[in-house]
Amino acid sequence: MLSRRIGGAELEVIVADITTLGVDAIVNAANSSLLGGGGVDGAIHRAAGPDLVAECRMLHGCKTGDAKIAKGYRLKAVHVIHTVGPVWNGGTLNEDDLLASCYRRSMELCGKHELTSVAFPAISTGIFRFPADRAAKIAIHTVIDALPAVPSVGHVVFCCFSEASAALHTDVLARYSGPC
Ligand code: AR6
Repeated sequence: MLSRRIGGAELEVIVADITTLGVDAIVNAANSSLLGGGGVDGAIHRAAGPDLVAECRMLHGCKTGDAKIAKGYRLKAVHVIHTVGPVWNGGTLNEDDLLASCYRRSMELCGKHELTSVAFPAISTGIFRFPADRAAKIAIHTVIDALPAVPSVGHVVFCCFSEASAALHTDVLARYSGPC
């Protein structure tokens, strides 16, 4: 729906099923067990096949705000970066910072593994009930802030699952007026 070049990278907002994307890494909105669940997590595990959960067992879970990388198996994506977003609790439990940390840590893993393209779902905005407009601002601004430290990444996709979610992300990306 919108594409903008910022900091040497193309940032794009689309409506799609993230499991269909042929990028270096798709990000999974997982839970701390990393052993699967509903929403995008369930869809990614179904599409990747049972080898993904087998690798995830070796990762020994993941804390809220952190991220861990695994292979993509049957997915078109080469890697899956699992991150654990916060459950929304009215904003009283540091949810904004924890959500930003999910995007930051995922970008750090992209840099560490020299990945060139990554796609994010709208982390925490489904089953974890984080307000979608607030989450879209955190997603876009945190990724833009992370770009200078991750020069390998030339393409970032914000993969929304509804037109409403894409409209929120598009609005934030279009309004961004910081350094390009
Ligand atoms: N492609 C892209 N986005 C999707 C897809 C898909 N195939 N499916 C759902 N979404 P959610 P959370 C969107 O609930 O809120 C799981 O049980 C969805 O519309 O998947 O972080 C985990 O194991 C929403 O915008 O993740 C955790 O327990 C966004 O992805 C818990 O849910 C995130 O929704 C995590 O909850």
